[in-house]
This record gives sequence, structure tokens and C-alpha cells, in this order.
Amino acid sequence: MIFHVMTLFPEMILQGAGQSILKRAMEKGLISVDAVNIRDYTDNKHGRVDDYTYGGGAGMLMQAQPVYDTYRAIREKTDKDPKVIYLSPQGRLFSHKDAQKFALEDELILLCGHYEGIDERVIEEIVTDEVSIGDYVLTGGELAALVVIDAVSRMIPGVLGNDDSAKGDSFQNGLLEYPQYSRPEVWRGKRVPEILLSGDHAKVDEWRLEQSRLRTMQRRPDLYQKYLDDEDACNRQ
Ligand code: 4H4
Repeated sequence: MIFHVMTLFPEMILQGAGQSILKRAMEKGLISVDAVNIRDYTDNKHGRVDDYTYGGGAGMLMQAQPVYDTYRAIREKTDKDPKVIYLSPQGRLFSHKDAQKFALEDELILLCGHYEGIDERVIEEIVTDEVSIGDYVLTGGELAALVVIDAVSRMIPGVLGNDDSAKGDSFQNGLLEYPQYSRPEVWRGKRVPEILLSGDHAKVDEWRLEQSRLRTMQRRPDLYQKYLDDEDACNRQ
């Protein structure tokens, strides 16, 4: 997977993606991150990439030309036609399923907005997926891009070693993950649930599924209802 990131702050992307598991994945050649500075492509002699908005209003907008020319420069580096994911509060909420879907691509282009966002005309021209990481407004799309890079990378075979497998993750089966425990067996008077010490893997699996169901029901009733609906749909097939 090649992540091409269109950004005003390449270092933020490279430093954020250059740690821990993602750094190892890059060293193994499983992913690479190509951070491209939009400011390098402005035809404005002062290096400006933003301007006031037509119709007035507070805040500045990223102009179309630098964004479009950055996109063209990326396209000249690849023979693919990658999806262009614009990180914006107006996008659809990024989900585990999106991470799984995007992980099937060879390359992705991530567009990071700033200020009040980006001129609508270049969004119409190049963006294939507008995605939000949550209902709040960030100062820049770079943190959102790093969230997408991280969640997508975890879905790429080999990125997580067996010890960190994504198989038991929350959302993997439509439910939140069950509570987990490690040594010692007793910590500040709190014991690990006995079933987890039993060695009976079938019972452990049963307990874990029940805990996932309970936790999802209590914390995310919306997710739990979808889980029930999906189960009904499977049973009807
Ligand atoms: C983009 C701000 C678009 C406002 C931005 C708009 C998020 C988010 C984000 C910097 C940029 C902000 N990106 N999920 N939440 N005019 N990006 O806040 O569309 O409201 O992904 S606008």
C-alpha cells in the first residue's frame, strides 16, 4: 500500500506514521507514505495556498489550483488511478468497514484540508471519498489522515504480527471487544475472572462473546441493534 498524502505539513505526516508498528511496516515494505507539500505547487509567487471566500464570511479557504496541481503531480508518479479521500467534517463517518475496504487498494491519495476547508470545485474534480473521523472540526486534516493510515494499515496482512492480530478487535465481529486481563492474577485485590484461568477454550470463547454482547449493549446500543439485525438477516438466509 502506498499512501500519497496531500498536505501543508508533510513532517507531521512522516513523523506520525514513522513510529512503532507503522515504522516496522514501512521497513518491511508493506506500506509506504509519500507526503507531498501542497505549498510546493502553488503558482502564487508569495507561496500562498489560501484566500478569502466569495460571499464573505470568516476564515480562509484553500484554493483549487495548488491542490489540483499537487494531485496531478502524484498522478504522474503512478500508473494507478487511486481513490482520493478528502478528510472533512462533512464526510461520511469513517468506520472499520471503510478501513477494510480501503486496505484492498494498492494506493490511496489522502487530501488534508486546512482553514475552513477547500474550494468546492477541486473537491468535485478529484475527490472520490469524503470521510470524517468524527463530528468536530480540527485545525487540519493531518491528524485525520494519520487515523485513516493507521486503521487501514492494521488491515494489511503482515503489518500486525500474530501477537497483535486484528482478528479479535472491536468491530471485527460487529461487537466491542470483551474485557482483557494480564498478569498478575490478583491486582489491588481484583481477581482475573476464573473462567479465563480454566484452560477451557470453548468456555472462554463463550464467556468472551457474552461479555462483548453485554459491553456493546451497554455502551453502543446503536451498534448492538445493527449486530442483531445482521444476525437476523444471516439466520433468514
Ligand atoms: C475541512 C475544516 C473541512 C472544515 C476542515 C471543513 C476533519 C474531521 C476535520 C481541517 C479541515 C479539518 N477531517 N474529520 N472532523 N468547511 N478537518 O475537522 O467542510 O466544514 O476529518 S468544512
